[in-house]
Amino acid sequence: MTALRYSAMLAVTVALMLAPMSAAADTTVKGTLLEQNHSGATGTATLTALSNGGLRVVIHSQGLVPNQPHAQHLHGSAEGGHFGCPTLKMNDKNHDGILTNEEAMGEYGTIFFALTTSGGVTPHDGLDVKRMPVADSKGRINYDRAFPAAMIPPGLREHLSALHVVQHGIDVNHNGKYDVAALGVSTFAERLGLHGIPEEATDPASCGVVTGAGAAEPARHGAETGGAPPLGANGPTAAVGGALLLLSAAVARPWRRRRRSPVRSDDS
Ligand SMILES: [Cu+2]
Repeated sequence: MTALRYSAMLAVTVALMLAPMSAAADTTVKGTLLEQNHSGATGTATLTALSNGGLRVVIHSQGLVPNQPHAQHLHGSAEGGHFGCPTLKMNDKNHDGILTNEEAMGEYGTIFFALTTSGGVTPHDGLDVKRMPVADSKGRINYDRAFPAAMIPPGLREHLSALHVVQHGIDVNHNGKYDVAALGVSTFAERLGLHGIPEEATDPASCGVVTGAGAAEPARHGAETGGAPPLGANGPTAAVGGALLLLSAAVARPWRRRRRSPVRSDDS
């Protein structure tokens, strides 16, 4: 083989190796959770589209109602769209000084994926407080769950940065618990078929816009593998570096082999 043909072969190998390695890499996006409803709750959220098609969600937050469960969700849409975190000024439609979940959803969209501690993740699982994280005695939540590919709805991984992390549960009368006496029952919960849930339990406490990846980009590859991670996040950068390292090792070997025995094609 001529040097030219080796070069061409090398170029093809580089192209073939880079494409799947980039697509298979973990992609991470991050968001800062800021308070809603003057809750004082803040935190960070990290969403990682795993190379195995799954999703890992890590949330560290503080300032929540101590010893109380806090429903938490990814809000938004698998179709992308322009969602954001609500503000009292913009979204408190009845000007009562409280942002209900119904008012807030106009900004952050509907529940898309319920960040439960076990089991299902559909919107219907969204208010199952027995499977939601409970803040510790200091109002902190450290949440870390990896969801397998089979639990990930279509489009989620491709639209990670179009989604918002929302934690619910406030204590406006500062009695240390959610109670109907404060704000009445949650009409949001009622509509999900759950009766007698205090509105305090469903009003948003914090919201975080996720950034870092190409926001709301369409899927670049077929959905059967969970799609490719969007470019621009810190994941692919590391992945390309990893691919190049593997590449230098993998390409060097066949090159040497073929030079020793150029007529054989079955020695791999
Ligand atoms: Cu929510």
